[in-house]
Amino acid sequence: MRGGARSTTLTPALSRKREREEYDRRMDRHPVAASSAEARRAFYERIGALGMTPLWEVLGALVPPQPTSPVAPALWRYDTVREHVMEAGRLITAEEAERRVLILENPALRGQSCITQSLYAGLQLILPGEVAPAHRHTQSALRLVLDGEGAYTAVDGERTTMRYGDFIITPSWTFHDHGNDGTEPVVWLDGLDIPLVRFLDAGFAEKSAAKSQAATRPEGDALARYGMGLVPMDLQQQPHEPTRVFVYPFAKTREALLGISKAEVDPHHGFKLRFVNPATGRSPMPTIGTFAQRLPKGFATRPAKSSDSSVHVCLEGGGTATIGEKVFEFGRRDIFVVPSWQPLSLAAREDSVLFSFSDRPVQQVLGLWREQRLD
Ligand code: GTQ
Repeated sequence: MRGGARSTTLTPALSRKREREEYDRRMDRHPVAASSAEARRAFYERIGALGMTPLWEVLGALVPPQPTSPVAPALWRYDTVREHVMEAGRLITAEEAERRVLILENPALRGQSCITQSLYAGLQLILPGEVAPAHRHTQSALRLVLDGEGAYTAVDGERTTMRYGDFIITPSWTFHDHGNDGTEPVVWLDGLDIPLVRFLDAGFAEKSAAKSQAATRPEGDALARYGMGLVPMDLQQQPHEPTRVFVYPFAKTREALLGISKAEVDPHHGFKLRFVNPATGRSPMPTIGTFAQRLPKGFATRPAKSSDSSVHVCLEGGGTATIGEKVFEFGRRDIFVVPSWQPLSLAAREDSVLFSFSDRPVQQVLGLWREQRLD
């Protein structure tokens, strides 16, 4: 250990060195526990004035052993919310609202316009004859058509007719407008990465000069060109680029899910597939992962946890979702949210098809995503 100090005449520098050594020796014998709660509080106040705060008071919360999501499990029953969505149609026009949407706010995150920490969801209504004017933004969006027929979404100069269960994307910074040339109100679920883009302070938006985009490509062009296992000769997409296929028709998704149902079922996920950009094999959009899942009647998944909070929509059938300690009954068109790292198990009362989305591709490119399969 250190030798004792004997000399009495010291230069100021040497004296400071000895003082420091003596201090260190004392601290070795009497660790900081000696300081009172009051002394600490006073210290925190002094350093607080300098824009500092002690890590040790918050370390456990900052780097928890596992995710402790503030997101609450929740379910929105479509039959309950539908009349309110329709009432919004009597209060404001699509044009005045720009987008006539009722936001689905996570009950534990009220006032933040989000359903999970990174994702936004809302129910959008468009009445016959209405137009939601063209705009674009850096936020990526998905639509899942839930009610009514005859509406369209135009993306980058191409319209697509919205049919029940269709999954439509509007990639970052592409102009899009919605319209309804039919005779029924049409409602779809919007899913956007609004909270994530807000967190990054990377949001830009602008309105188009034209209310509706002029059609520059015939309907079905993108699906034929990019969505049939073929791509244009010179197409070279970067990994982060969104898919040029902007509609994934429900009829095709169902066909795929039924097609794999003759093979072995995954005990934790049933028959589940992820949507991809066919040109890259990656997620259709870089920030939002999208999935389709079939659960045969009577099938119950074993519980699994994953680090991506997820939003699920029942498109066919119904059953029970057990999320942590909570149990929700769901039916067609119902929407529920599962927080990060809470065990989810699904039991199908009837043959069921579910759509879901999450920030999984973001977590995966960052090397953060984890899943734990339980039994
Ligand atoms: O349809 O463009 O629910 O810009 C929120 C923001 C929908 C849209 C939303 C939007 C849109």
